[in-house]
Amino acid sequence: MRYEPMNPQTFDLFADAEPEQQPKCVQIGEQSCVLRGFALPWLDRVLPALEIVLAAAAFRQMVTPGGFTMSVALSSCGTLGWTTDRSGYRYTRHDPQTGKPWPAMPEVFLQLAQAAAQEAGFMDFAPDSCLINRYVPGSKMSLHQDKDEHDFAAPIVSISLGLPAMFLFGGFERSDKSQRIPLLHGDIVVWGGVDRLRYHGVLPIKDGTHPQLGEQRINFTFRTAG
Ligand code: MD6
Ligand code: FE
Repeated sequence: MRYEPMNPQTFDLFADAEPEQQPKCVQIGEQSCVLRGFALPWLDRVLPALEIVLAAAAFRQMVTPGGFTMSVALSSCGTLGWTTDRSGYRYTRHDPQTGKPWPAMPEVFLQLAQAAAQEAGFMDFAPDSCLINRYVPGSKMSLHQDKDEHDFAAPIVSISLGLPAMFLFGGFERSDKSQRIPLLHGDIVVWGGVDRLRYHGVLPIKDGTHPQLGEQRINFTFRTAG
């Protein structure tokens, strides 16, 4: 008997599989959704790339224009990095701590951000900035809008790693009621369009130790800033 090569078109291992139980991007607003665990398969490439970025641009705490030291420590990669000091919030091409350009955005960061944006329905996402936030237990992010970018047409892709967080997803006024959205290791929030200027924040991170990342939460936010 002779073996014929199998026709790949008819050989479908998953032909009988159940349809996925939950939609891939879980809606939290009209044009915002959460991709649960989406980053997990990427982490063996993302974490080493993160180490390289942090070796060139270490986490540091920054001061707000109001004179408060943020509880979250920041770094950035990409053409533009978000910074704050007594004179305001802005994007810069250089790391104010080293005077050097921000580290390049690792290819795997860009690919993951684009894959997530696409899954949420935003095609052709071209981020030029990745802000990296580090929270230790007790760190928080007060309600704010992201409005330092030049153009609000592009979405923001936000990746959570390490300790869990309770994300606050509010309305268009600071006083609007917020939804509380738990974000776990590997979750990605994508938002844009009509939701782009919603207030949002993070409640104080609870004590704990994450098996891979230890006593911290790391959040990446990818934006088209310039
Ligand atoms: C954080 N995130 O999750 C803070 N901003 O640690 C943000 O401030 C944020 O997740 C814009 C869009 C998505 C975000
Ligand atoms: Fe934000």
